[in-house]
Amino acid sequence: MILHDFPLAPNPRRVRMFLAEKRIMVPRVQVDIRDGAQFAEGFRRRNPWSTVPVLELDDGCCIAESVAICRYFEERHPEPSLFGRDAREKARIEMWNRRAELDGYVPLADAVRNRLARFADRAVAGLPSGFPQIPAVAVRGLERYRLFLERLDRRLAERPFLAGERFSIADITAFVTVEFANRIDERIPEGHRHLARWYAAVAARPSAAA
Ligand SMILES: N[C@@H](CCC(=O)N[C@@H](CS)C(=O)NCC(=O)O)C(=O)O
Repeated sequence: MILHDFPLAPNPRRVRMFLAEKRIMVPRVQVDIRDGAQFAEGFRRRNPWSTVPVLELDDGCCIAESVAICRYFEERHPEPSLFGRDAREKARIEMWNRRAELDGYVPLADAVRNRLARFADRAVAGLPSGFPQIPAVAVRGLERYRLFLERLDRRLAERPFLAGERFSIADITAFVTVEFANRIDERIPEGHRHLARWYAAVAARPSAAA
């Protein structure tokens, strides 16, 4: 088994944090997406979407999508559970992870990719060209990301972690998103003290360095 990884990218980081929480060691190979290695034929055969991470199993089966990879490891190594143990907890975690991804990460990624010069003509991940940056998309992405942070702060006033009392995949998705926002110098706003408390607690976990 091998994980196709890239140290500077947020989605592979989600998987690395997940593995670190479960203390699972997986050999990794680096795909330098800044150099276009995701578009090389060998990689495209593994993932035609040309994105990392990709988990390649020993029989050659390739699993892309961070959450799909994490689910694979959750099935194989159920403890500590990061997707929930019973129907109610699983559903709550799914709800918060979807919110973190769809209302947090995706708008923020739009803001980053439609703003940074490095992504000129590459505003969509996994495509070598043909998607020019649209400044208005960056603006709207940032507005939506800030709304997400406001909602997160309110949620974290009630509970230590996104889905409740226990750390979960939803916290990993949200944490990696908040750190990704540093790329465009977007920080946790002053006054979001519950969010700041949660952020400090997650940053102090050994998995945050993975
Ligand atoms: N939904 C995918 C997103 C994967 C993704 O966007 N990966 C980025 C790195 S964080 C990538 O590979 N980008 C390639 C590119 O910029 O062309 C997942 O969760 O794995």
